[in-house]
Amino acid sequence: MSGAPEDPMQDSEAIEPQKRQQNNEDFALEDILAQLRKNPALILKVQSVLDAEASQGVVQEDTTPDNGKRIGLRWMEFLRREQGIAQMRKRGRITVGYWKIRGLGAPLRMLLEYVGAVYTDKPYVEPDTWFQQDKPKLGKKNPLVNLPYIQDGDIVVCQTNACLQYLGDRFGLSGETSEARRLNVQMLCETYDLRNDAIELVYPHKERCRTRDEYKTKMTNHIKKSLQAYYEKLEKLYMKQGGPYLAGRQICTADFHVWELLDQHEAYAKSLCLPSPMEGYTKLQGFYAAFRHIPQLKPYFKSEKYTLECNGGQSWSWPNVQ
Ligand SMILES: N[C@@H](CCC(=O)N[C@@H](CS)C(=O)NCC(=O)O)C(=O)O
Repeated sequence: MSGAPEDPMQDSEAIEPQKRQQNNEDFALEDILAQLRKNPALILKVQSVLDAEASQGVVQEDTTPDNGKRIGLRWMEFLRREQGIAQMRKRGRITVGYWKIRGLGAPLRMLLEYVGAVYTDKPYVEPDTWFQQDKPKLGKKNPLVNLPYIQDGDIVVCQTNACLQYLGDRFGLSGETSEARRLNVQMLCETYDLRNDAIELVYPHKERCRTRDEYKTKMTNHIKKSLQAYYEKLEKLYMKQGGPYLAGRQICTADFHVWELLDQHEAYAKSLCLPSPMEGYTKLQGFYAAFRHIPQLKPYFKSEKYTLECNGGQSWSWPNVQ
């Protein structure tokens, strides 16, 4: 391989031989035990995080017979995250680049906060800083360059779902079982469809809404009709999987985007003096409330990253746009 550029992903593949392809949960549990034997300090660390989550109601008391396996999976999620963070320290900081709004950047920022990554948030304000400076530079590494992007050493990933998938693989949030991985990818796509439906109405250049009044009418219809169809699917999925997350006991990347869109739609509804669109969807309400209290996300919700506008200054959803 002399002369071949170093692929930083090779490190993490080496650390987790074949594990990514493993569908067998029992194998995964064996693997956890082996890792814990090597590093007993981790036991205390994992337990304190799980205790904190349980006390916040994120993980409910569970007395079902397969509880042991579920707890094991939670531990594995934690360990994978630790490995991802160890890799990140080796490779340097991860950067997330996006406009200085929540938009598509918020789920990525939240995920990085959740895993405890030391990362650089690069919020672009001036179009020139992006279009004239960073975009051409990053385009040399990845011609698909766009916002948002994740830069991790020499790797530049664009397209929100690909960014989420990349971080999910890196930090163990892409689903631990084959079912969870399958559901997670489907949910990433489903959520993106919902995002596009709303964005079509929000930005004047999309030409679906030419005045603020048209926006008010069409967004009201969206909230009352098409959004309900998405919420029904989500409610059924959370019910089927048993919660507290979409694929079941373990948080996955899609949970971050789902939560963001639930929250953005709460804001859209509020600005139009409509009731919460989540009314009647008890599982979704439970997920929405519990996610907001995840201990690892406390700093995010206190930060300016959370209070940014959902969309850009030219959008109909921007406060006071006439
Ligand atoms: N499908 C893409 C959409 C990306 C996109 O439309 N990005 C917008 C902001 S939401 C942008 O301004 N991109 C900057 C550019 O075109 O260079 C994704 O999911 O990332």
